[in-house]
Amino acid sequence: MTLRSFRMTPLMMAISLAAASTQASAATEWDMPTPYGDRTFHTVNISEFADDVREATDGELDITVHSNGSLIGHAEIKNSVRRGIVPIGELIMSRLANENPIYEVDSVPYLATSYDDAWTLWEASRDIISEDLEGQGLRLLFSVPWPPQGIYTNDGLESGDDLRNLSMRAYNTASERIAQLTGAVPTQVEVPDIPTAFSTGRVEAMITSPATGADTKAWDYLSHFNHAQLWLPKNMVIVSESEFSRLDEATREAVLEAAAEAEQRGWEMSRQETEDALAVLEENGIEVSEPSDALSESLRSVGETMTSEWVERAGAQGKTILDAYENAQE
Ligand code: PCA
Repeated sequence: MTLRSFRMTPLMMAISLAAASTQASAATEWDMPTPYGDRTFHTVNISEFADDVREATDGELDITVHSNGSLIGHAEIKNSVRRGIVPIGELIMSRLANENPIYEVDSVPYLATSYDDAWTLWEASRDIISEDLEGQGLRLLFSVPWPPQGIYTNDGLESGDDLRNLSMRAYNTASERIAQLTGAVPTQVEVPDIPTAFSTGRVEAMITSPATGADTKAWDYLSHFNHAQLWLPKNMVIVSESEFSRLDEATREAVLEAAAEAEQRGWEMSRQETEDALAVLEENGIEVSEPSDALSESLRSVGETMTSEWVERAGAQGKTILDAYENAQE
């Protein structure tokens, strides 16, 4: 045989290209919606998770992150994963409080306000939350907290009375309830809609993190941030169990490994983000302060009410979590 006879004819070329493209399209492609924008450290973290999975599987599992609620709105993300409309997605865990109060244990005021306590609380609640999701055909891959929640306003807060009658942007039942109990008027607004809600006067204050204030350029419409450190709510990444089980074993392992890394990295990013975002707020003219004694007192008393309401709602499962949390702290 001469060398010449090895050269591909146009037909052979076409066949081998077709084979290559069949191979390429055999890779699994997953769309992953998140309600949050590209600037948010959570989105940076889940994009890195997607990159890690792509790399570890040689492109066999290709996850595309759709940020800012662009593919599916926040309210629909969990059910979309459940129904198999998308295989994977991110949402804030406490969004599911109406299904079961265990999902909002991270938003009980003052229960866990430091990263160490939040981690202990997560360890104490992870199994029970994972099991509840499993019962719905969902697998919890990882969970990462937002920085501690504080209060943005246009006047400094001297006491709880200063919150009275303010229209307050909320994002879960806890932020809604704390507004109600302080005499403010809560309105649910998703993060991408925050700037418009303020510029149109729909809301005039909000409870959120230094991170979300910085991401949404709070200085354009607010002047004060009270670093009240009420709670550290968590995002979670869930995957449809039936989609997950369709992956081969090596790919499943790659996903779980990347998820464990993303959880660890995310917690570190969140800690760092607290410092960085507070500095960004100050650089842009937001006055950052700690609660006065009077404000602390009224927030603590509202916190006590919310804690007993939660304990009552969460019943035996809630008690299991709190017992495990207290034991771990001893
Ligand atoms: N940012 C999200 C959830 C909590 C936070 O810090 C929000 O404001 O909706």
